[in-house]
Amino acid sequence: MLEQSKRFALEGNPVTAVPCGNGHINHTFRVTTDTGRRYILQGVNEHVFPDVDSLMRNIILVTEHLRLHGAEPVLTVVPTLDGRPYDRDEKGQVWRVYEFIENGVCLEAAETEKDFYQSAVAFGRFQRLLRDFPAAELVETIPHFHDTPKRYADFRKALEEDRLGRAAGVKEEIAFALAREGEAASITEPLKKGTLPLRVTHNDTKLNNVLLDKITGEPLCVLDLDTVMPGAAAYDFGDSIRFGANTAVEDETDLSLVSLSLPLYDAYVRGFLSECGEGMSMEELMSLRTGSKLMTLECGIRFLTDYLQGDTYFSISRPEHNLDRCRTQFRLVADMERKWDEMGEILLQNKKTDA
Ligand code: ADP
Ligand code: GN1
Ligand code: MG
Repeated sequence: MLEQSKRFALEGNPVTAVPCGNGHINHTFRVTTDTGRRYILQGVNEHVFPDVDSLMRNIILVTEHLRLHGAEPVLTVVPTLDGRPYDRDEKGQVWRVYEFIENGVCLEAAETEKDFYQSAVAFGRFQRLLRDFPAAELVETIPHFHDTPKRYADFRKALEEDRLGRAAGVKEEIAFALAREGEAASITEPLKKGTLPLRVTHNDTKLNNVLLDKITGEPLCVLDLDTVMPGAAAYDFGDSIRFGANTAVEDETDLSLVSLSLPLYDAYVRGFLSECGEGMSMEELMSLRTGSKLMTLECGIRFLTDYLQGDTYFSISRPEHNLDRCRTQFRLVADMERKWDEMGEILLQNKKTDA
């Protein structure tokens, strides 16, 4: 990794490179130079992001906008020695470098309600700061990313092909997914009709995609800007709930530990709406509950699809990792169905003024 990082405009010579974080998509390393400066070196997954020029252009545009609107610190791209936003090595692998943001912590699970509240403030603020961002400037890095009906179509295709003969072993999961297909368009349809506003959203708002200040616990910086695209507020809200309001981790194998924590959900609602709740219509407010369920269902379907297709998309570290992940997501969906009324009540209690 040191060789790859030497092609970027670093301060000092890189001396160490260690793996960093738990992302499922890119390969991330923390590089330290002989002057003590630290950087993030990332091998970009081109299978997931085939148009790297547009990907990096999006990130540069969005981070410039955030900087102009007072966000500090902001993810900062370090160019190559000849001024390009990424490099391609001899093997064809794409690399990019960011400044390492010091004094932050990325959590894999919400340790306290306060932490989760602060992550909600971070993502809510991110969405508010991008309200006047010219969405047409952004290229859709992954078209149809949260188009749940399209995710269902991909799932059905994987099921029909059943390349590895795995479908017979996951009948229960398949039935769970298919039983809820009728709900798949419950965000995309109102977006199309215009009853829900199209916003610029992050689309991958897992707790480990935000840095909190190590000392104060306050929001420091939103990371992982690869999927910033036009979308619904419910995508960002919902994906955060999916990951962070689960009482278990995403790949927990003891499903009895999986449930929706209403106190964590409540904390997230308060933090998110404190930043971007003003001017939200009743329909958009209530779509946050729909998004929580739909993002969880969709993610479960994506894990199941990848399992059926032979684990080619998400990084795995054990043979049935994607199946384990799918099961936690579906267990969480079922618990949301049980807690549906309370989830709605909490939103109503925290409603801000309408547009
Ligand atoms: P992936 O797309 O694979 O999820 P991320 O961009 O989220 O990759 O990076 C993976 C992890 O690396 C993050 O969860 C975080 O721990 C760490 N990280 C990424 N960028 C930075 C940064 N600029 N400063 C500090 N840590 C970072
Ligand atoms: C991936 O890149 P990462 O690990 O933050 C995925 C998300 C999924 C998530 C599930 C580009 O997120 O959509 O919700 O895994 N990112 C992409 O943990 O597909
Ligand atoms: Mg990430």
